[in-house]
Amino acid sequence: MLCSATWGAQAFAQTTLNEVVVNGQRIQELGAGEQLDRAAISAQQAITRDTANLLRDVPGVSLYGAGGVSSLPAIHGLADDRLRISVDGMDFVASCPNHMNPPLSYLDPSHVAKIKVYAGIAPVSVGGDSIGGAIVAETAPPEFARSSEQVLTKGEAGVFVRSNNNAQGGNLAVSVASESTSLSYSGAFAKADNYRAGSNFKSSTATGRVGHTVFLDEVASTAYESKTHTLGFAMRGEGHLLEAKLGYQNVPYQLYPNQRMDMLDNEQQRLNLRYLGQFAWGQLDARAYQEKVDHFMDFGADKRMWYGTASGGSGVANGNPCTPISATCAYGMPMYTASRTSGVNVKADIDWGDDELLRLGALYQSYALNDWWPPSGSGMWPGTFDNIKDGQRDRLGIFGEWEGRLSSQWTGLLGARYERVLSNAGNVQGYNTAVGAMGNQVVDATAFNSQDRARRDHNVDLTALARHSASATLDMELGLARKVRSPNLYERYTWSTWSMAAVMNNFVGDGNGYIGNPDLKPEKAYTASVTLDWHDAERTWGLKATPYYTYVVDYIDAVRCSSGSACTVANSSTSNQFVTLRYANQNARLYGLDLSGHMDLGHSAYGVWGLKGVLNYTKGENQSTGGNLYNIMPLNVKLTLSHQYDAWASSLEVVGVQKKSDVSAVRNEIATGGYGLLNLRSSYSWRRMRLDVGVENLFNKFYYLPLGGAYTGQGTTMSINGIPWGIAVPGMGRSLYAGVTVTF
Ligand SMILES: [Cu+2]
Repeated sequence: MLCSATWGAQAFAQTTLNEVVVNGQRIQELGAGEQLDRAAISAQQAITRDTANLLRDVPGVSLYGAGGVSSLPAIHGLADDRLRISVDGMDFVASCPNHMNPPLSYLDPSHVAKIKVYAGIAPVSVGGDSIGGAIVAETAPPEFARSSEQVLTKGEAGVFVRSNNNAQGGNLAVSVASESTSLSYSGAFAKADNYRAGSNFKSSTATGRVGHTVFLDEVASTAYESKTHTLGFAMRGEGHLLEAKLGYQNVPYQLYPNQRMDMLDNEQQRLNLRYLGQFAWGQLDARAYQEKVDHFMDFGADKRMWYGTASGGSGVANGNPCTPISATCAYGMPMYTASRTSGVNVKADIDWGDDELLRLGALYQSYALNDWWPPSGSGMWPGTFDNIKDGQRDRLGIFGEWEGRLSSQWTGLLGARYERVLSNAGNVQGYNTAVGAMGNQVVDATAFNSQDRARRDHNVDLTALARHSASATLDMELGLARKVRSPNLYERYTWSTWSMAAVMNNFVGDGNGYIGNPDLKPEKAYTASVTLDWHDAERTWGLKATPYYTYVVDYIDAVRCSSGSACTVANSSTSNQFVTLRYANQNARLYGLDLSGHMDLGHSAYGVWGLKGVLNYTKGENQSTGGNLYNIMPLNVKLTLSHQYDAWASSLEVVGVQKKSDVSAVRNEIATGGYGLLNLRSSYSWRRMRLDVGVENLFNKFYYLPLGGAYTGQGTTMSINGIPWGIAVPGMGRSLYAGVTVTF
């Protein structure tokens, strides 16, 4: 009997919608790879406050380096907007020309109840408007008292410290509930200074900002501070749940070692309303949400050090602003982004016969964006620069999906999804509207404003998945998919060919400038993948292999720009400088292999030993040019030897990464060397308390982050080649950490 998850006495506490129960036994959902639950996540709270970083051991996942709490996950080489990343059912859109506020950056790890990663092919019911896998993050579901006489009160509190960057923070969650009403609050705080690389890093431009001693091994622009609050209210009746969640996040600063700007304020307010109902025919899940983001960027302390001279230019590192700003006096470069997202999602899981389930759903999302840069003097004068004005991107989607048992050995899933994506942007102007203004501002704005920019995309996704249980020791999953993603507003509507403006539009952290292209077509990806899962009947050992292949028609890559202010002969030919690029549709293919395994090494009087490992290989090629795709993680391996003795658990991790030599020539991507790291972790659990201690990068090994982008963390970053090219962002040196969590 296949039916949607049944609700017991603790109804709603553990309810998740996609899980299917067969004969009382939960079967693994098709397409879903790894799932991290609360226990696995809380074990990492002392190690990282970056929710995306929780996924670093999931086969197929790599991470683009960004700010300290906002790295961008990539699955099989496809990152950022190419993935569907949802938080409590909401599809957040990064509202920043550098994508500094991606969806997972709004979640503190301590608030995450569960993250599910669809590393290969995600069913269409998980989301559309994406071509790669999906990441589904959920905060804790409401809990209720078991009987009317009871009042349920519970909570969790934690603190952590890390030595390398003096990171510290804490989290608190409390809830009070009766049998039918639940009230909860969760909050978290984290802050860190700039981190220090392993031994040997000598930043070539290190001169030190005023009033601050810069360590030679300090990686500039890596500090951050973040505060998150969520208030939840829920009511349940017989088979019905109503839930409201109010979220607020403030990031006073998060500096970026691979962007020319720093986040100096980000505020998100969100409201999420949900209805969940159980009926004779199945389950209905409906949501309505609203999100408001106010984002502000300027130069953080490490990038401002040369600014403030009366001429607005380089020279004296006095750090003082000249006043007032004028055509000859510049101070900083304020940049604002504001967005508002409203959405409705409806999904019905219908029990269809004994062994079948039908999922039907619809989505509407309306997204409005403004991105503007007020005058700050010198060339950025006298008016406001419209980077994107009145940007609009609206999605309307419907899907149908069937999942069922075909025989005792075969389970199948078939789904189709249609999305209509409308996008548009209003007329723009540069800082200066006088004919002949710097950087082609008038010519570019006039050309942009004279075009019809409204675009309407009709996108169709199809997925087919099948699982075969060949025997008690071998399972196999096969998948085929067509997935489509429409360009985002920055890809379509940023317009200035002035290098100073173009370098501010960059969400891959490579230091280059990007110019939008209103004529971009949606990306269409065709993926085939297979997962072979060998294990013994008791699963004391297991080995999983997933080879995959994706061909993307109209992949949005970039080409050196051909006409406009920055598009010089030197720009089109240089191989060792930052360049200005324009987004363009090309064809691409990505393929590779995820390998993961685990085995018990035996039990003895000294405890239980185990070994697990992950290997990831990805290759990404631009089929139109024959070049490599940007930011593809080189071959990497991680082995973990674990030991458990009573309540004491420890592990030794060995990480090995090959050198990155397959680099994108069009972007002058920087190669990085191979490296190996060693991490030690230990924890002790009492009934109501848990202690975590460990050392990351035990030998203080110096290495460069393969996906960390170009180091643009210090100095004046406004002039495209005013900072040295060719330095990658170093990884963190040795760091000791400790964390305590108490539940009550
Ligand atoms: Cu930003």
